[in-house]
Amino acid sequence: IPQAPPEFKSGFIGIIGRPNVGKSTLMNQLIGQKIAITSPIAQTTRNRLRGILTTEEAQLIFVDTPGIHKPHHQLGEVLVKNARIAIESVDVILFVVDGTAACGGGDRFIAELLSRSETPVILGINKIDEQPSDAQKLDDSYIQLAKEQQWQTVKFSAVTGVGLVELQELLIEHLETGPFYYPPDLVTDQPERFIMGELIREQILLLTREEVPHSVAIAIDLVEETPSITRVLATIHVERDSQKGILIGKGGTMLKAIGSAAREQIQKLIAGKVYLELFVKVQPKWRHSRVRLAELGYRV
Ligand code: GDP
Ligand code: K
Ligand code: MG
Repeated sequence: IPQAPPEFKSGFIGIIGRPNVGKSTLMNQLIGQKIAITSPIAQTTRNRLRGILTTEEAQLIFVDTPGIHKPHHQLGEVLVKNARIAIESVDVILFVVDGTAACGGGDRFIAELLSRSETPVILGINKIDEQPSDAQKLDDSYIQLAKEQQWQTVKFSAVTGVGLVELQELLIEHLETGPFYYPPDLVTDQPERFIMGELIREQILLLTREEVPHSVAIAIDLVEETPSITRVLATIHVERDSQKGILIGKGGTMLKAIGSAAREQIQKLIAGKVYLELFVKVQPKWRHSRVRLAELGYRV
């Protein structure tokens, strides 16, 4: 890693908020590459994932977190614990809220959690591209909350990019001088294989029924690069035979659809041709087992 110039700033920014407010979309847009998967389904994001943005004057390391919610099983507890750790181990918190709805109980729960931490907080009102004409009322509900806590507020759209230059400048103002924590050309701390697994999981979230998505885990068994093509073999772990049936579909049509959509995404990621083969394996109750979670790459 090269030495940073004298006035260079750097630091870690935790992206916190309810599920589906657009945390992962925002991180992808800020770093300019899709490393975090996004979907309209809550709990899309499982691991803490870092996205790295290096400019002339600063290195911003974003920590994407799962949305904060009440845990119902082992995986849920791990998710909330990771969000708590994220709050304490970053330099700035970006608390993202959904500007198309008024401030609610979920936001207040998180605000309460944040008010007990020493970490400075910026409140980011997202989705302004989709705000209704009477948006001022919605904004005011959040601005009131920010006033109580003495937090600065910014508005933006993670999808269109409006307001993100201002957001970036505000974040840099909150950072102190520091080194390159990562090489300037790196966009994430996760290995390519992990992102590949996530891109497969994203297609399962988008294409299959509600009951399947929350019980899948992806293992990348092989990545083999040849001069002309990259071969990827992956196993989708599910908990029940019925879920395996849904994933494979009639005559294998569902697995084929998941595979071809995921292959396209992986080709974008590695900027090259990909051959993707998917297998489905039943692994009862993996969500309840810390050992299995760790084996599949989740931080427990
Ligand atoms: P997360 O759960 O907070 O990480 O949210 P995601 O990034 O997965 O996004 C949840 C949903 O909100 C997805 O369908 C996104 O496309 C959508 N979304 C995110 N940001 C915006 C935005 O700025 N404008 C609009 N209209 N939709 C957004
Ligand atoms: K989501
Ligand atoms: Mg997310």
